[in-house]
Amino acid sequence: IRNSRVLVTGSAGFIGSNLVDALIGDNEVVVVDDLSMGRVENLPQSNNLHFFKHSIADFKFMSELLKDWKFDYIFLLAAVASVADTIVRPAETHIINQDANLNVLETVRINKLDVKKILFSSSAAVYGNNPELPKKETSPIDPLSPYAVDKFATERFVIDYGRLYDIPTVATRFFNVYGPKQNPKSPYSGVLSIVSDALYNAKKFTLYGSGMQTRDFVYIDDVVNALILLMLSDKALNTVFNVATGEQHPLMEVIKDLERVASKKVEILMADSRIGDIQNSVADISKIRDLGYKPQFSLQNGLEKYYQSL
Ligand code: UD2
Repeated sequence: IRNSRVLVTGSAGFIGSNLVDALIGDNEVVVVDDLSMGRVENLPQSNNLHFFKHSIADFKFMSELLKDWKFDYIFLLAAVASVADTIVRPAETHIINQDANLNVLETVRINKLDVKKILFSSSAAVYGNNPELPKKETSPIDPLSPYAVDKFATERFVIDYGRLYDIPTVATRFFNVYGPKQNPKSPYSGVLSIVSDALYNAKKFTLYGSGMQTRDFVYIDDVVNALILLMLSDKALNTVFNVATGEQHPLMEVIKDLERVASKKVEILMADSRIGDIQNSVADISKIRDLGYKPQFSLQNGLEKYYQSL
């Protein structure tokens, strides 16, 4: 993406701030984040960056922003990302995870804004506990939390706005993304940020379950590349894509790999599985592969780069 006006919501968070880093050199980037989870220190310093500390749930503000700036590309990454939080506050989080995104689509539709594409970030959470592996975009959907329900419904809105109103859109289902700037502070942060933090600061790590649960861990740089590819590809239109590696790793093995990278051992406290945790997860990534996507980071290389960044 070059010489464009780009909006990134949720830009101070983990995925958003890494995306902004990739965009900022060649584009004018407007970022909106209420800093409820993101950190302003995650954002680069640049004359090309325009930061608005606002909630996307401030509908009027967002509508005015969209009309004023006339963006070429819009990345919708802002969300209440903690599944647990959405279970405690389903109605409140729904406003952010769905209504605020619908407000963006409506503003574009009603004002006939000429956007090249809108990308919405959804989650592997939409597949829920459906045991079919690997998960394909056509696999059965089973959203088990307000988080997953909102992600799935908003995906559908985004795709429908594409089909019904001719607004180019695309949606992504992220699997387990890890890498620099992922905040380890919440118990619902990505597990690898928690393990890395425990190793780096000699803290104990609580392992929920046997450690045999598997995940498809994808390095942040590969995710950023996928986001830009999906934005630019004409074939990625009004549809949804898994963003992952297609490889399945048992958590315990990944912890051992990380220990080797850190040349340290982490003290593990064993605990019961978390309620609602799924056992195994891995994506079929043939749909995004067909667009030319290829993950560049093996788990080993990703873990090394991540640990060095701490
Ligand atoms: C990921 C997403 C979540 C949702 C879900 C859908 C992240 C951070 N979360 O949850 O938003 O999309 O996928 O399936 O990407 N674990 C520990 N100790 C800890 C933390 C986690 O043992 O301190 C375990 C946890 O019980 C789970 C595994 O590590 O078995 C991965 O946990 P996670 O929270 O990183 O990600 P996940 O797959 O549950």
